[in-house]
Amino acid sequence: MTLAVLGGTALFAVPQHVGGPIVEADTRERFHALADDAFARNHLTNNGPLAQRLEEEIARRHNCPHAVFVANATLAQMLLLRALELDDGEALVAANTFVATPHACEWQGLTPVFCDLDPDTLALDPGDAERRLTPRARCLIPTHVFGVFADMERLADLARRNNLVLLADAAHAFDCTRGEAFAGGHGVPEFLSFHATKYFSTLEGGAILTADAGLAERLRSLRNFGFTASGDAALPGLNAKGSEIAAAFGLASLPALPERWQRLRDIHDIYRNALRDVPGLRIHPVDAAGRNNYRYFSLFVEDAFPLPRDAVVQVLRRENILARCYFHPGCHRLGRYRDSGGTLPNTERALDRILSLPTSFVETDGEAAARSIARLFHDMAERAGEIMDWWKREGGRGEPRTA
Ligand code: T4K
Repeated sequence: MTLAVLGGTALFAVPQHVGGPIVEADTRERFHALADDAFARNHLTNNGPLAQRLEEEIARRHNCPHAVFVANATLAQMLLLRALELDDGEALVAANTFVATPHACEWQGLTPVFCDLDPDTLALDPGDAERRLTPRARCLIPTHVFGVFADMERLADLARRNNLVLLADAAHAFDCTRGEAFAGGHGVPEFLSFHATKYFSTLEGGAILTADAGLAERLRSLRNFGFTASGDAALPGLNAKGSEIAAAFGLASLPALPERWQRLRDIHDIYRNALRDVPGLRIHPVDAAGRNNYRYFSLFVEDAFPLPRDAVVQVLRRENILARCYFHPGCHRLGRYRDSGGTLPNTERALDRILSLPTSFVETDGEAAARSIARLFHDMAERAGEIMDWWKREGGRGEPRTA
């Protein structure tokens, strides 16, 4: 097969996305039925029965006493920071995260201080965070990248010794564990994203998991304009409620998860088996220390591979494979935060090499697609000289797709 950059036809007729929503036919059917029920009740939002049921289901499957369903994970973090009265000083965050994490800090009056990553987990490195502590530090917010948990024990220890609040961005970590512990099971609040691109979705949505009943109550008040049970607007709340239609989509998706998980895991296995022995490719081990949801398959294009990562991304793009480079170039290099964090060598090294491949596919058989994509890497290695000539003719163009 000839690569498209060398004159062949693109592997896929339609673009294959990383993060394209996963919606099975029976999920759609269940959703329509649940949405019809909501319309029949004429109860469409404001803590309706579907939102309450979704909260119970999310809490149960994460083995956590409370799940507070909200409109998205960005608002989840903002509400959480407000509920914990973290409203000035510094928040130590990973630079290897979506920009929503530092943005939510800023909304709450906290200055994000970017920390380097742990090369194993790709999450905030406790040692680096400790070196960056100042008297203004108030909290630590690691992100569990691709569902691989940060070192919560070391971070909890760091927090304890320095009187910091620990919480975690578990946007990627629905149904994932570190050992036996799910998000919400580390003794600190953690928040999930249910965005359409995630493993589990409510189209837009998110939830905060916590074992603290008082905190859950404050969060429920804050997501509803600060109203308390007595009807008083005691807290300066927001409107962050999840609608019945969003909850319906989430509830409709839950029964699909066992098969979805297996499908994603099979795709992972195909990629991993086909790519693990390719010199210069290093696969990010998502299941090294617990259960993963396999939503993301990511690998590092190391210097030993005969093509640079950005050339690989462009070769894939010409095949209609829209590989992503999460979270290139790092939050500390994005406009608003540039110059704020100095250099973060591990983060920069990882983000200059990583790419994520599609794990769900449109209009094509997923397993066959994954096999074909993996084969492309072998083709790229074999024809690297010709590809480099093409890449130079193109002017080494093509910024990696960021997130
Ligand atoms: N913390 C972390 C670690 C996060 O990753 C995120 C969100 C957050 C916090 C905040 O969570 P939320 O407030 O969003 O709940 C996405 C999402 O908007 C965002 O939720 C996500 N992380 C972030 C990493 O990425 P994009 O820029 O990837 O969206 P987009 O439109 O480029 O879609 C991705 C691919 O999927 C595209 O190739 C197109 C395809 N797609 C997408 C959508 C939405 C479809 O085919 N259909 C669709 O409906 O932002």
